[in-house]
Amino acid sequence: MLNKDHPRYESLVYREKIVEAHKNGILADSGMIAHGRGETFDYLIGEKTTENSLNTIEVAACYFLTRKRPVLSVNGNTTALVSEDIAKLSELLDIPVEINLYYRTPERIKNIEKVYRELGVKELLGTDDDDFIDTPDLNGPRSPVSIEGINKSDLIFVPLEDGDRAEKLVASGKEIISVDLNPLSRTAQTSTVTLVDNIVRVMPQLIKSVNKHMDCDKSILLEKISNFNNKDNLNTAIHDIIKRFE
Ligand code: PTJ
Repeated sequence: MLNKDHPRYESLVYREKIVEAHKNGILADSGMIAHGRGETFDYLIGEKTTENSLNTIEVAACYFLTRKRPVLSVNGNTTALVSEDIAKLSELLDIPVEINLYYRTPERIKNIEKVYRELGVKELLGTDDDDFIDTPDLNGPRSPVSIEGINKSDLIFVPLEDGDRAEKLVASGKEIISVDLNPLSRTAQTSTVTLVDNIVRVMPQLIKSVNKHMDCDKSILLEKISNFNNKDNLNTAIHDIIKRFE
């Protein structure tokens, strides 16, 4: 039983979710390490959403509202921490959720599928019932994607993963919104839009921002996108960390 007065109560709640997801066969063993890496960067960032992150979340909302076929790609860590918000965003935008795992096993797919089915996700892709096609020039277990999902999409939400997938997807003409507390990771560096923030803070804010911009004129949304530069965003995120040491 967690004590609410503990100074790191929230962080402990999320650790418990991670442990629970591991017990339930949702989280990969190395998902625990990935979470620890995230905690370290979150500590450096100050465990809060910065002004820069808030602006970038708004830009991400504008992307979602102006692209034809966005998809939410999910793995074990994302499912452990924010499955309910993923289901909400999928419903709000009427877009599919696609399971894409590095440590793919039929058991993990079944367990993660069950989570999203119980949350009522209408279009759940990447399950073992799907037809898959490889991502161009990408080797490894993340390469196969659903023919009807990521393969046909123009915008992919990629939370909590590092590797060369974002780079290869961008090279194949797709746009990527990633969520990664580490602004130096390959995924962070190669995405179209990088949200350098904790997924547990990003999701509610992103849902709020999509709702806020839902009825905006498309030209306003496109203007916000054209004023955005991901290199500047990453530089600001890195400087926000450096400032914490001064
Ligand atoms: O579920 P699977 O099989 O697909 O496996 C997932 C792994 C663990 C392999 C995948 O998430 C991964 O590639 O882990 P990495 O390489 O450690 O990258 C995870 C990235 O997410 C790191 O850069 C972390 O800093 C970041 N991260 C971890 N937790 C959070 C986070 N970013 C935002 N919010 C978090 N809560």
